[in-house]
Amino acid sequence: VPWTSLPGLLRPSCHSFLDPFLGTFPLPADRPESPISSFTLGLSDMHDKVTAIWQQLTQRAAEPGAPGSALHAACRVQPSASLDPAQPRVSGLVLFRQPAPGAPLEAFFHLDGFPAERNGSRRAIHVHRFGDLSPGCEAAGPHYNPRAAPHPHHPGDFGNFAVRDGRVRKHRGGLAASLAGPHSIVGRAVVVHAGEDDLGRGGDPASLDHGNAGRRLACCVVGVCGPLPWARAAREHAERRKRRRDSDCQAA
Ligand SMILES: [Cu+2]
Ligand SMILES: [Zn+2]
Repeated sequence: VPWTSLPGLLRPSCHSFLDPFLGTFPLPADRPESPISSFTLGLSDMHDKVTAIWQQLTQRAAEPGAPGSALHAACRVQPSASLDPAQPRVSGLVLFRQPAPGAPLEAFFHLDGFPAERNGSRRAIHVHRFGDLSPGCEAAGPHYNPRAAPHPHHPGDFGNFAVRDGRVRKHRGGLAASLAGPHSIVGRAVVVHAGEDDLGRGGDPASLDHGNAGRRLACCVVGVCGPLPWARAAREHAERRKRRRDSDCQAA
């Protein structure tokens, strides 16, 4: 668009109307006398700078293994505020780590307070849609389902977890959920259920909605955190595995 072909529109009174449009076109730099041209050049320059910073940040984050590039999140599990007194009071910590945006997620599930049965029951854990849990875990709403998929193909369908001695201690990798991007689970809820997830094989519509996993015992909101909680959990996990190996060797 030639500069001179916008008669009338370039009067100073038209600034606010034109600026968003002019800012996207390269304008001649040899017109320092026009207040519009210097202002729009400034806008265009600012846009370039912001784009450069954004690219730098996303590129750095996309390099797996680069120091500080991994994303971390934590969820401090608490018994539901609406819990029936007959139900177990489950609490603990769920930690997430994602090497880069778009990479598979891994998680530590660290829960206590289940009935201490010998032969472990299995309990479902999912990511639910809402992060307001003040009236109880029901407020978390349905499964987080940004792609309108059936259960168990929601990003936060973590499946079933075996309880041993009233506890869950589990590391899972290759999870579909993400801590970055438009479908990030940050700010959404993790819900621990009283029952087992039928994984969509229940034969009823509810099975393809939530897996008939039963009551919501405990929940938490996923929040961004630094790398230290994950490092600590990974160390404890490695020590536990070593102890188990050692005791298996002694028993053999
Ligand atoms: Cu659930
Ligand atoms: Zn689901």
